[in-house]
Amino acid sequence: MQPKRRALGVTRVQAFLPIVAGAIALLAVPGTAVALPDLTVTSLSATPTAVEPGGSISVTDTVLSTGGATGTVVVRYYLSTDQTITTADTYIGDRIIASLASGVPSTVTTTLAVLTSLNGARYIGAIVDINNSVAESDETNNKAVGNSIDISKVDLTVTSMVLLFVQSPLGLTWSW
Ligand SMILES: [Ca+2]
Ligand SMILES: [Ca+2]
Repeated sequence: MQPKRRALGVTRVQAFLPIVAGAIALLAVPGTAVALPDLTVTSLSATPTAVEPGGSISVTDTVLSTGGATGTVVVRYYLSTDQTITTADTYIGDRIIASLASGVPSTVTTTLAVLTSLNGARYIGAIVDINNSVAESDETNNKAVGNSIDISKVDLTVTSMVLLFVQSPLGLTWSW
């Protein structure tokens, strides 16, 4: 009985090997794999932190490409009510990077207008390669969120009010 079992085992292995070899041949990619760059926004901030609707802010961001150089890349800026930046947030402008060398950061300050319709706290957000013109090793890390900005009208009446107290013979009176 023992020799018969061995013979059966060999037959199964021989039948299985061509299938494995065929699968490996299909999965194998000839030549060296092409390394893709990875774009990220490594820093993002906006000043001033309080601005009136219709005013302007200076947005400074740094974009880095690792693992390879890229051609033209567009960075798109948003104002968001929360710290999750999406393309549904309020678009306020772009900057265009003509090309990026691998590992060399691009830091630029861009002046952008705040829409007159906005009011309240907003976070500055940015998405690099918004048009997905660059194939990357990681397409999920292209968003960044920075500080919040208080967008509201400045009330000059309250901030400039000065109270004057005057002592009169009939008692304390006050005016401004
Ligand atoms: Ca990326
Ligand atoms: Ca991309």
